[in-house]
Amino acid sequence: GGSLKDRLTELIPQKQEEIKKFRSEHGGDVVGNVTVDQMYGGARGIRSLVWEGSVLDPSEGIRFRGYSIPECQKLLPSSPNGKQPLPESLFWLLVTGEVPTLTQVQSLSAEWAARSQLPKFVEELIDRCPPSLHPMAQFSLAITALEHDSAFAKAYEHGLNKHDYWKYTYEDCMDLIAKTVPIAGRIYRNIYRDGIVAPIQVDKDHSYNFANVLGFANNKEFVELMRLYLSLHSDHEGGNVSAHSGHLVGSALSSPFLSMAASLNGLAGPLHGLANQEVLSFLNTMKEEIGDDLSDERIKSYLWDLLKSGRVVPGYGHAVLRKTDPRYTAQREFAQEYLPKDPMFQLVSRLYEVVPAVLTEHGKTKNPFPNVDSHSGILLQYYGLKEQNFYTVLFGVSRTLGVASQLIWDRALGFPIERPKSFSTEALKKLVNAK
Ligand code: CMX
Repeated sequence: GGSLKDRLTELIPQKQEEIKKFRSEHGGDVVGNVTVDQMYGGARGIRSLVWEGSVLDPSEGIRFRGYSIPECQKLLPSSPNGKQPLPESLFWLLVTGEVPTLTQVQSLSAEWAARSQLPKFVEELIDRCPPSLHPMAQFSLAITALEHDSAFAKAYEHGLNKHDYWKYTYEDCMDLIAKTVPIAGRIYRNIYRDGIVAPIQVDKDHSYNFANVLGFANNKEFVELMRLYLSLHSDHEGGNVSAHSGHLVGSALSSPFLSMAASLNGLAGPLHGLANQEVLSFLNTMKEEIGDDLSDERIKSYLWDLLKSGRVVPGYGHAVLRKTDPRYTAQREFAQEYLPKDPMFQLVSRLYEVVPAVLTEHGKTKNPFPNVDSHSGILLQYYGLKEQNFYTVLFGVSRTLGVASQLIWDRALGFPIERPKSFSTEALKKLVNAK
């Protein structure tokens, strides 16, 4: 029993105590060193962040609070008429480290639905965006505008005790998560459909409502896909661009709305979340060019042309992973169950057989295997959500769960403003020569 906030109120002092003890015993321990190459190389591999919700193993992939994706699919409550984990249950797990009961999960569904109302001016703001403005830019604008009602910002302005930061952050995070759904729906319906957005249903779960505002809730399989999708994309430890941006901006005590907008702006880059959009364009162009000839030779020569023109194969490679992304595998299993005969799924499967060898021969990428973005688009297009420029918005709705859960802990644990040290090349040369 008890609400998520009640449970957090119990857990926070325990965690604070645990970390205090850990730091008093090991605060001076060295966990790594930094090379000049790492400084020029995007800080790759530098151990410098604490992130509670998930940890990424290079070969095994993501674990949410210690649980792998298949374990989450087994352990986390699903909808009474489905089998994929409810993203509400994943959020509960990310925040508390505990597997929730179905009742606890349903209380989150109800709470998010109840908090989903948008300020009128935010609706108008979205409506006034030209359809030519990328959906991610519209999404980020709308999330930034939610700042208007930030409980944290208001309380801070009136003088807020540090010990209470997390409570207001929590309120904002719950509002933020709830409001991503009608915002995303409004953007989609405005740009691609009739501009009419279905109202949020208070007795339905987050994913049903998400499918419904997009206009796809009459398809039960699509609703299940959303449950899987929103769970899978939620969190991928702390160093990726979207997670880190949210955490970094939050460290300045910017509200969860401003922090999440920063996160979304990073997610919108083609090397990060936008790759799912890129993948579908890549698949479509490839299909147009090679037609029905899915022979190894034809696919290989297409890939080599792409690589020789100095472009990347979208959906392949990863900064940390060195094996097939288990988020790819989970989506592949979904496709095998629901759309085994879909030609686009078959194309993605063929690529899985051909691309790793080509990338290995090409010899640059450290990971020739597919990532999460390689598979999501073809599932969406199968159910009629064909507008690939919208795909990263779905990713963002999901990523909000991971960023929000960490923001609550950032404030509960009193994490300070983030401020790593930088050097100019000149200063760095002096530093190295001085050794
Ligand atoms: N196709 C072609 N070349 C690739 C490649 C790919 N899929 N992946 C990496 N490479 C190249 C890099 O561009 C780099 O080339 P240069 O040395 O010329 O700069 C080289 O291989 C080494 O890169 P890396 O260390 O293996 O990869 P990074 O950690 O630097 O980058 C990532 C990781 C994901 C940006 C990169 O693999 C990539 O661009 N992939 C395609 C885009 C993509 O799918 N992004 C989504 C990732 C998942 C997500 O965040 O959503």
